[in-house]
Amino acid sequence: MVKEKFKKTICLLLLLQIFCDASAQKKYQPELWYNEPANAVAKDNKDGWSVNPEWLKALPVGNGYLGAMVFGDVNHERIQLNEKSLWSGSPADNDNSDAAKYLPEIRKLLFEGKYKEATKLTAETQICKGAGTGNGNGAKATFGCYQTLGDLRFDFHKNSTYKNYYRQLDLVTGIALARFQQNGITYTREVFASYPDKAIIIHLTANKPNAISFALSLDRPERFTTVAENNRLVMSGTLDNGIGGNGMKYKTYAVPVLTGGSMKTINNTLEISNATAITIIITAATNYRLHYPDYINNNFETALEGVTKKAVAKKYAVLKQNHVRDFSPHMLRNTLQINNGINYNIPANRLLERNITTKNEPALYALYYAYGRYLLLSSSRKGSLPANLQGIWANQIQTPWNGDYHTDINVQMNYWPAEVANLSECHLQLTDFIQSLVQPGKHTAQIQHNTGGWSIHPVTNVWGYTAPGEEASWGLHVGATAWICQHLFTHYAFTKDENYLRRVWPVLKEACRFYFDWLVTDAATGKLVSGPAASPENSFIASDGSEAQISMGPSHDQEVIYDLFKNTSDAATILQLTTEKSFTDTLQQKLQNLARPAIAKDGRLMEWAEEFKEVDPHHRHVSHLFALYPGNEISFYKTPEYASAAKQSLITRGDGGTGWSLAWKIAFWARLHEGDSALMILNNLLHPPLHDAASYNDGGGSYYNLFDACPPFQIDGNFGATAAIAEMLLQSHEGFIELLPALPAKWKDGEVNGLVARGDFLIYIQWKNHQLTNAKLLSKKGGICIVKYRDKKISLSTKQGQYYSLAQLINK
Ligand code: FUC
Repeated sequence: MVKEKFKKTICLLLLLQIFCDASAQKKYQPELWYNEPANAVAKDNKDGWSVNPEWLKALPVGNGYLGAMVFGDVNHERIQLNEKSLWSGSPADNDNSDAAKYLPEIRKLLFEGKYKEATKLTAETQICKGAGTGNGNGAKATFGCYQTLGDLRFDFHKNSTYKNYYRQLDLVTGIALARFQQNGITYTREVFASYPDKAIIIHLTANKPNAISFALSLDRPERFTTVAENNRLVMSGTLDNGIGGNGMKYKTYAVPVLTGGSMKTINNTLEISNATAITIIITAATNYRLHYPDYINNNFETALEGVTKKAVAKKYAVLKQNHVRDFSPHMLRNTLQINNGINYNIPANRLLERNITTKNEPALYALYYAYGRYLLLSSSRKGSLPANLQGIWANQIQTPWNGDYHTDINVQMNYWPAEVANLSECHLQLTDFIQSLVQPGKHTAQIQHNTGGWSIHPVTNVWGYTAPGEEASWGLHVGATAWICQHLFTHYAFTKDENYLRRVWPVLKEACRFYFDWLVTDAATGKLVSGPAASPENSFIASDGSEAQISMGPSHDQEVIYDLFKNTSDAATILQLTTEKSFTDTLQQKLQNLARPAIAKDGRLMEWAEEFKEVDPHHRHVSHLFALYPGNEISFYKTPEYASAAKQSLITRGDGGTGWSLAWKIAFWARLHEGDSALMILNNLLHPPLHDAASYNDGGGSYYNLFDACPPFQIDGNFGATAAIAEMLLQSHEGFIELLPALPAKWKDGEVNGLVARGDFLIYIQWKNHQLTNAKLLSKKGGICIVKYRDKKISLSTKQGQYYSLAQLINK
């Protein structure tokens, strides 16, 4: 009898456990959903700055190599495709060997305050050779442009109405779904991009047999041939190399596998009739490889054929299982809920519209955070190029700004969330890319600047473009090398992976060497300054009354170079590089002598070495606050006077800006421990944009598919805001881990699991009524850590692989 009772209790407990698990699982289901399709027949603009608004309602999937935008249209489906390496253009030598000889004269003029003359001479001499980046229109120049791969189009030969429409992107499984009823039949479509099977998979089903019929075609706005052969579509072509010849080659397959029904070829389309279910496997590749100076992979077609055959041989259920098993664990590693779980009962576009007035949509913030992680995972997997200005998703031939890699904020911002938001492996794509820039960057350093080391400027591409731009005002951003190198040390700081640090050491060392030769002593102060240099894209009124961009020692350069020198010096100590003594001695000496930014009379952090008036006080770039974020030199605790100067600068810059500018401002406010201001700017980002086309200064926002609007679409804002939200909840740059440093008043309750702190500690936090209620830490590498919450601090000596309760930090 007792035994029976015991058994019953155990059963009840088990049931309860299952129920709790199920409800816990149910709680975390971030998804973008809509009750209307995106219009698949609306036309794209092939080139230019105004993107088809329907494309910005479609939903993205990606596996790092391949991307797709899924429209979910009923009678005409469109799956717009991308292959991450698909670029026009070709390698070119843009380094100007005439530039360096003018440097002494320009520096002299700048030190003498003769800005007008210096600006003129810099503009004439310190630019690249040739067409450069094509001024953001490089599709037909050697610089090239990231382009759409093309479109898989479905014509269902129907015009009839439909009901109960539902479209969803499940961020945990990475599956885009569309479901609707038409003529009494329920149709379901699923689309995902599989990393393990290197393919995009589309699956169509209906709840009645033999109900699916359509014509399938594959095209591209230009330079393509499609043939329907052997029950598959094959599209191939060659892009423009920018010098009147043939550049990159590409090939893509679309292979339908039918359950029931039949398939025949009509011209260059496949006509599928009366199928019960269809799986379409899409694979694609180019003849590109990331390797200076040839960038060619001749073997790509054989490899692609192999990948395609393997995927086609697998059943849909297997492909789906492979994908979900790969994708979901990454998504579930780090989850965020704000104010009692996630309420996703409202379509994403309505949430966005509601937020214009409520400015309080916790579900939207948590969704946006999960989406940022989703987009990074989908656009940055091992072996692929890093996420570009549009991640991997671009539907044009001339993509805005060539869909390239801007290194004066944008590509760096793409990778801000990688470590803290627990997607560290995604960061490695940037490492590979940085390493690939060293060789061409050495050429630029030597030829353009007559220095050692390697040097890049504000814009680069897949062809190793490292020269300055074609206008010095924006193109002479010599701080770019130091800034991008921050990512190498940051990956180490979070992972403690010494092998990695050893691998990137030569990159750091050679970057320092460039600055050793580039920096000059300002006779007035005896300090080392960078110049001639721009503070990214900002202008000032010089002391001689002229409007200028170029000066000696702009704060941004001084800060990023400091960051590089400090990190390299720390790396040498960590790696115990005794043989590098003469290098590290020079490094120390340069570090000590580097000019530091000053505070102006009006209390702001100075953007330039002199107190110039800026032409546009609300300029979108906030480069001189690098030291606050993503740099660590300005500290809320250790340098409060600099923190408050940064705050003054931020207030003057205002609360508007492009999408990425807003994202950066959220992170600044987080570092200043001002959660409410951070939330205010997040709300400015989470509303539909004010402009359709490009707008440099304002109108940053979010489209219906929650892509960031610069405008136009630019993915950096998604990533920057994701990192900034993490920074509101956890910071670890001060030498200790701080829990909930910038929690907004409106985020009363919440839970964030699996954020990462420097030293490789996983952090789990719960709060209620604005108070920490539960927290623990998993030490992945062991070691001592200090954890702070409000005015309490504890020190833990941790063992690798063990969990530690942080209950002592909770206020009783
Ligand atoms: C920088 C910014 C622009 C834009 C471009 C891609 O030049 O100043 O706003 O984001 O990158």
